[in-house]
Amino acid sequence: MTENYRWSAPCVAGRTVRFRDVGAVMGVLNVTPDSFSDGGLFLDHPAALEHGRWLISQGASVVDVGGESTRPGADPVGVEEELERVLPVVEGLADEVRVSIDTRHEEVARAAVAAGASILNDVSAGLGPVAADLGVAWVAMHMLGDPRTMQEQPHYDDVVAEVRDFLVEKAEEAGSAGVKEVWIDPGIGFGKTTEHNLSILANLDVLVDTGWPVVIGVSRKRFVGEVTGASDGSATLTDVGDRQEGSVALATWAYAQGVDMVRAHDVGATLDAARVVA
Ligand code: HH2
Repeated sequence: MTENYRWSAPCVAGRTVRFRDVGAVMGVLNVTPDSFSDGGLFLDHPAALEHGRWLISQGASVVDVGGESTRPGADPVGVEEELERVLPVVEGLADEVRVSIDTRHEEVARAAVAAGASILNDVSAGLGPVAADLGVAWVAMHMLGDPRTMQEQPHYDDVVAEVRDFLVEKAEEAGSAGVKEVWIDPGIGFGKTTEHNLSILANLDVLVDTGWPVVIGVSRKRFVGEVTGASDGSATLTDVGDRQEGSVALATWAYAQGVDMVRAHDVGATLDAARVVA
């Protein structure tokens, strides 16, 4: 489990810094052949379990097990296939760490909770009633459309306000339905241009100020390579290995804004950076 650190500086350059614990890291474990950064690496169960234990050893508070890629353009996976991918991994890790199940499908959510998961990480934001029924935590994420089409010219009049209003409505509904632990997530990269992503990241306080705990996922996403590649030419848009430093920097920014949990592939690097800032 993550140690807690406190921000020690009352102000930086005249701006108030929140006194808060360094947030948690949700480590990413994709049991898929086609995830954009780690697809195929952990498709066999022993490799997935080994990687899950590595994430725990690095300090992950939660391990997020997913059996379906939701990268832009990804094809959906059949429920049977998804279950076959994730269940042995959830079962194998649930005694060692808090496990979330990254799924859009009710059947997978129910089976994963029976196998030991205690958070539904729901990029569809449609499983609130299922979380209420199961008595588990729920991450409601914002997405425009679905993964196959979401990056086809996404449009917002005011991306920050629209994402916030959507998430608050979902969180309130879930709270009223009896979900005790609701997280909100703006869904970086899910139906959003680079400009939309950066607007949300520049205004994370708007989400934090709703009072709902915030989780975000920026890790290794395309826009990170786009920003760093544009500035010094050392990173490419396609090579995810070039995106670690930018992802870690954004995680520390997010924690400083009051975000409680960051979903990340590089757990140790994320926590080290956050500790140094703290
Ligand atoms: N991003 C991805 C998947 N699940 N869940 C939440 N709550 N927030 C996110 O930003 C988020 C998420 C996409 O990243 P990844 O799992 O690395 O890739 P893929 O969808 O290709 O498996």
